[in-house]
Parts: sequence; structure tokens; C-alpha cells
Amino acid sequence: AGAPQAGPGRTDVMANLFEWNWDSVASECTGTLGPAGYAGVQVSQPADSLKRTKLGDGSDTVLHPWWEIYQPVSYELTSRMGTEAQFRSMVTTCRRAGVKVYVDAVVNHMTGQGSTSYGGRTYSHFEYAGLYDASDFHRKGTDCPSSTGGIEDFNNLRQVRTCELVGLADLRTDSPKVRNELAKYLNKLIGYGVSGFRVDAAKHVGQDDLLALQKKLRDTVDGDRPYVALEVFGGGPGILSPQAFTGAGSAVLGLDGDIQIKNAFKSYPADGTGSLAVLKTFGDGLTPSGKTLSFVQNHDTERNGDALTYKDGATNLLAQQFLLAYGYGTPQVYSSFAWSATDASPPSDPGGLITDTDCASEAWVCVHRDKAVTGLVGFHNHVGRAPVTHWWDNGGNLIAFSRGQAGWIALNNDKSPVTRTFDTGLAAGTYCDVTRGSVSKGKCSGPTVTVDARGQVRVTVPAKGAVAFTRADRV
Ligand code: ARE
Ligand code: CA
Repeated sequence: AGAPQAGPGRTDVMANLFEWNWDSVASECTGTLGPAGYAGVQVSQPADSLKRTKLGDGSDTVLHPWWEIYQPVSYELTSRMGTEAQFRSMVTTCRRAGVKVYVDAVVNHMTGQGSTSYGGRTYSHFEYAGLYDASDFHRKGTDCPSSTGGIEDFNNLRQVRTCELVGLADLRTDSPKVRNELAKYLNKLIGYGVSGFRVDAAKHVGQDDLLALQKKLRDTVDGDRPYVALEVFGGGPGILSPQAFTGAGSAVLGLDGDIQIKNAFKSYPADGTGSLAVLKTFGDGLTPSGKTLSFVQNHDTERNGDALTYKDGATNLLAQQFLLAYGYGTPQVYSSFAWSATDASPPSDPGGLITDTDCASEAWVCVHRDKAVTGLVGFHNHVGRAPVTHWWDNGGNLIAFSRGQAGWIALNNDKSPVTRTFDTGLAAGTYCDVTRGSVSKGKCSGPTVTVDARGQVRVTVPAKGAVAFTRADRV
């Protein structure tokens, strides 16, 4: 399975609309994602999940934290995000808008707490009526060697695969019964038009079980193999590393890459030199571009300190622009709700059902809609696989590069604008700067720049901003 591709003028950019309800995803596909050239959308874990009825041990203050959805109780599609009918209708609407749908799939475990769900089911740890019973789970002693039954050592192979991740009942993914139930669930989603999956906690499933499961998956409605992106945090040794999982799915998540992006964009030594220049060889030492779902942040890394977040404002937008322009991995743009406590609930009704996204309200952060980002989605789609050429940097926080002869960008991570002349390698002409305007009926709605006969352009790159254009943006 290759990277997601959909519709004319699109390559592979995905939006990750974390914990948007199904109706909101559907209207976003029609209103923004399709028109802006997004090829795909990743949506949240859709299976029925834990719905807490009381607070935990006193250390938490939110009744319905965002992470309830990572505790499935069945594979029925009634969730915090909506009903099964709403889910199906969302997939159909998105596909009609040219946007393929990728689902966050939890296959490693079932819930570890509670007794009621959004779908109104009752259950207990190891007993999920009509689906799994105790024999379908790894058990402490017989399978899991840790004294608590939980993963205590993330470098220990047997613990990682057979013990409980933060107390979540660990499925026997090596058994035919569990594999069949999982395949039935995922194939139902594919039947509804879903094009692939982000596999949660893939490290804890292991390569063999992941490959066996994928063999059981049907082709998508487009006739492709489903695109499967595996969640494997970096740092694990040998076969526990993301590098060791590139053969176990279509791609792995770029969880080391987002750390590096943060490090580059946040480098502000006292001498003021900064460090975007290090990005000249971004991707070196990381999983191969064609095997990586890359992003500036996701729902974990915006909370755990690994990545830039929406709170970084212009720096975050600049990093999104870099990722879209540079071409490492299948790029994904993350948009979700605003939060201060890491456990916070997404905007919900009193029963925990997530309310409609309102990008104009402060409760939501719609990074993927920002003109700075949509301009670069178009750029990414236009330049395709053209190589990075004409790299230039000032050794610090100002960089510029072309993508073959198809497009050119300069990015400035300093706090003051810089004016200078750059080599672009593009044909002479007047171009629309897509970070601030777009071309319609031959006219640019924002500032233009002029490339001379030698392929040079003299521009002012705004503080914490970019200038970008492609061959298609000539006016
Ligand atoms: C919640 C409570 C827990 C409670 C549990 C069960 O917070 O206190 O015990 O429920 O009742 C998310 C939240 C968790 C939440 C869970 C279930 O983050 O807080 O637990 O949902 O509701 C490892 C895994 C990696 C995993 C991270 C979190 O390898 O797969 O831990 N990431 C995915 C998701 C998470 C999600 C889950 C998995 C569970 O993206 O959002 O949890 O479905 C090193 C190691 C990594 C390790 C990392 C932890 O880097 O190498 O392997 O990641 O540390 O930071
Ligand atoms: Ca496991």
C-alpha cells in the first residue's frame, strides 16, 4: 500500500482531526479539506469505549478525559463522536469531497476500568459480552512475567507484548479467535469506505501479529491494500524500535521526527543564531520517507513535551510549513481542541458526547485551516516528488530551498524580517506568495514576488514567516 492518494491535484497530505465528532468531520471534508487539497483525514478511535461515571483515585479532576476513547469495550460504532449512522455518513461525505478516511484502530487491548460505555454496554475487565472472555487475554504469570501484570520495563520484549499497557486488558493477538474478531471489525470499516488505519500501541502487538492481522484485511473500496501506519515510540532497542516495524505495515508514525522538528524550531541560544539550518538533511537517521507518517505533533506529543504545540503559535505554523514543503514522509496536520490540563475533556455535553467543532471559538484550534498551512498543502501537492535543490541557509534561522523547478520557499524563524536575494531555479515571472494569497482568475489575492531571468528573487521574509510559490502560482 502506498501513501494515501485521492482526487486530482492531491498527493498525500492528511489532516488529523483528533476528537472531532463525525458530523464536524463530514462538514470539514466538504467545506475545507476537499477544497484545500487534503487527500485524507485521520479520525479518532470509533469503537464504543469506556464512559466514566465517577472520578478516579483523586489525582484526576475531569470526568470524561480525552483518553476514554482508548479503552474500547466492543466494536460497535457508538462513541463520543457519534452514532454508527453518523460515522458511515461521514465516510461517504468525505470520500465524495475527495478525502479518504483513516481510522485510529485500537487492537492491542480493551478497557482497563469502569463498567459502562457510550453505547450503553456493561462489561468488566476480561469480560466483554458477546466478544471476548478471560481466555482471550494475556495473563499475569502464565504470559506476562512482571509482578504487577503491567509493563514496567519498556525495553523488555515479553513485558512489552504480553503485559498490560497502563492497566489495559491485553488481547491475545496471537490467537486465531482474537485475530478473527479484529479482522471482522476492521473489514467492516473498510466496507464502509475506510482507506486505512493508524494502529495504536503497535509496539505492544508486535510485528508477527500485525502482519497476520493485515493478511486478513480486504482491499479498500478503491481496490488498494489498506494503508496501515503503526504507532511505535522511538527509544526502544532492536526489534522494539520504529525502524524494526517499517516492514510490519505501510508506515510508522514519525515520533522521532517531531522531536527533531521541535528541537530545530525551538533552538534559541543566547547568541540569537537559532538553528533551522540543521534541517538541511532532515530525515537523516529517521525511518525512510516512504515509510513514515510525519507530523509536527500528535495528541500524545503535544502533551508530553516531545513536540511543538498550537501554543507555540507562529513557530508551530512555520514548522507545519517546513514539513509540507520539504517532503519528508506522508505529512499530517494535527488539529484538535485547546487544553490546559493534560487530561482535559474535548468540548462535550454533560454526558461526554463531543459537541460540534467551532473553529471560531477558543475551545478549538484549527491549524489545518490556517492560510499559512493551506497554502503549503497546495505547494506540497504541486511539487510532488521533486527533489530539494538550491538549499541555502545563513547558518542560523533563515533557510530557503526549491523543489526541483516546481516550487521555492524561504522560512525565517527569527524575530525580525530579513530582505535578501535568493537563487530559486524557477522560470522568470511574477508569482503569488501562497503563504498569504492565492491565485484566482489569474490574480493573486496577496503579495506577489518577481523572479528575474537568472532565476533570482529579492524578497522580504517576514519574522516567524515564510514566502513560497510554485510554478502554478504565476500571475
Ligand atoms: C488512562 C490513565 C491511566 C490508566 C489507564 C487505564 O491515564 O492512569 O491506568 O487509563 O485505565 C491514552 C492515555 C493514557 C490512558 C490511555 C487509556 O495516554 O493516559 O490511560 O489512553 O485511556 C507507550 C506506548 C504507546 C502509548 C503511550 C501512551 O508504547 O503505544 O505509552 N500511546 C498510545 C496512544 C495513547 C493511549 C494509548 C496508546 C493506549 O497514542 O494516547 O493512551 O491506548 C517510552 C516508551 C513508549 C511509551 C512512552 C510513554 O517512550 O518507549 O513505548 O509509549 O514511553 O510515554
Ligand atoms: Ca499486547
